[in-house]
Amino acid sequence: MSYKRILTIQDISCLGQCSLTVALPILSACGLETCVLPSAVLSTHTGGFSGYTFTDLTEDMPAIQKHWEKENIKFDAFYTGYLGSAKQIEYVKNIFSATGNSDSVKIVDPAMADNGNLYYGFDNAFVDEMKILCDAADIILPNITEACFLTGCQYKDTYDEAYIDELLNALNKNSEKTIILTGVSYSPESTGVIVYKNGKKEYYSHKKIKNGCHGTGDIFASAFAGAFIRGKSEYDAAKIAADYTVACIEETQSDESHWYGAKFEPVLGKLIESLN
Ligand code: PXL
Repeated sequence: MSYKRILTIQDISCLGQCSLTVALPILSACGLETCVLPSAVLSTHTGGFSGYTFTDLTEDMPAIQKHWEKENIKFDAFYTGYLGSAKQIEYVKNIFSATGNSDSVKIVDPAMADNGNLYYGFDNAFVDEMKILCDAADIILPNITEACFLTGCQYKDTYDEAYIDELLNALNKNSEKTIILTGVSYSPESTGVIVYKNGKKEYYSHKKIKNGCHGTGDIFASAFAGAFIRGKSEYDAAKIAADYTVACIEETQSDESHWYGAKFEPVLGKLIESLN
């Protein structure tokens, strides 16, 4: 197995099992050298806690990039998640070009919205920058809400395949990329993920668990990035990541006090097994 170096750029929510506290262990478990660039430090994530701290690290980024350039540090892959400001997205694009090789894979999770709404603190200026970052990516992993914000399509709770095709075409309009569209559900008992590449669409469907958990988008994206950079195809990586995410939700489901995240650690072994 070749040993690859990935840089993941997203926030540290000190408590909350999302973003870097999820990405770092999962990518490492997938056998990758995992480097991190924190976009911000928050005491908790923003999805259900109040009064959290937020320290924006945007202005640290150019100096970090400059140091890496001086040391001639290069990354085989990039994976971005929750970013702290619109300005930061511009810096992320500079980091891609300054520290990537011609074949470095750029994976962008436009983590900014769910259930029809933007996360607290994001606005249209952020969405506009995120559109540009997605057009610079090789692979994007939006959920349906994010796909709507990125394209201007209308958000729908229930839909058919024609609606999903409309979203995929709109996402691909400005630049050809692989699209991993998450949370696509055509029936009450199941949900799944669409893998769309070079005009070919595949769907991996799995059971829907009624009580989802916060942070599962980050678990899915991290496991997908880890499995894909480890050498799996896009479809196999999506399947591995979806199965792992379901296992994490099942692990958490019976514990109501654990509403803020998914217990991904006890089932990391399952993810590792599925890679072999
Ligand atoms: O899971 C996405 C995420 C990441 N980071 C922070 C968040 C959220 C979602 O709410 O608030 C800080």
